[in-house]
Amino acid sequence: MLDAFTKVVAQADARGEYISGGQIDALNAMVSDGNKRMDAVNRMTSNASAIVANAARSLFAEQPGLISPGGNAYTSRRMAACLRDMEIILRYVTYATFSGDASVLDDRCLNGLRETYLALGVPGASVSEGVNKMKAAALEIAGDRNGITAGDCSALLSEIGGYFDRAASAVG
Ligand code: PEB
Repeated sequence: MLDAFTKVVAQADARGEYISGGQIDALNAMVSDGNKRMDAVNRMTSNASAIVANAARSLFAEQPGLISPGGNAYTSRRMAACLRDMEIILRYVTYATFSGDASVLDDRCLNGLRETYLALGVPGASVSEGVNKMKAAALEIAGDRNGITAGDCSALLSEIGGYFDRAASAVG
């Protein structure tokens, strides 16, 4: 598991090089924008249950077969597993956002997830759609301009969107 700093160190070390000026500038920019990152993590974290519940509700409205007899989220046990999975994925996206690096998401959540779903018969494309819905909700909440110092969050929001995309394409 790496963060933005250890990732740069690992890359430089693999080439036997010092850390470059460009890398220092990029990390410097990340530190000076650190409050935005912490705010975004805090907002996603404190709204996690709403993000998961709304995404799941919308997924089941679009794909009612999932909650009908024979569907993969039918029975409260499977429904609970489904909501839990979405919550786990969101949690790892918040870790990646906090670290500024996707490796925690890749190594601890997405690695082997497609195969797990295949083995369980869980439809990966539907999980992927659920992740896309969480992405839309999370970006709206993280990017809400109310109650926060005005600033440009576009780079951060597209970074966060990228973590959701990574999760969606890992299972879809
Ligand atoms: C991944 N999900 C399930 C299982 C595992 C995971 C390992 C099997 C064990 C169990 O049931 O608990 N666990 C999960 C994860 C990590 C982990 C992401 C990462 C660290 O450790 N069903 C649907 C929807 C979808 C869904 C499309 C969006 O119809 C999910 C939610 N996951 C789902 C379901 C099960 C499951 C298990 C229904 C139960 C499947 C079954 O037992 O039949």
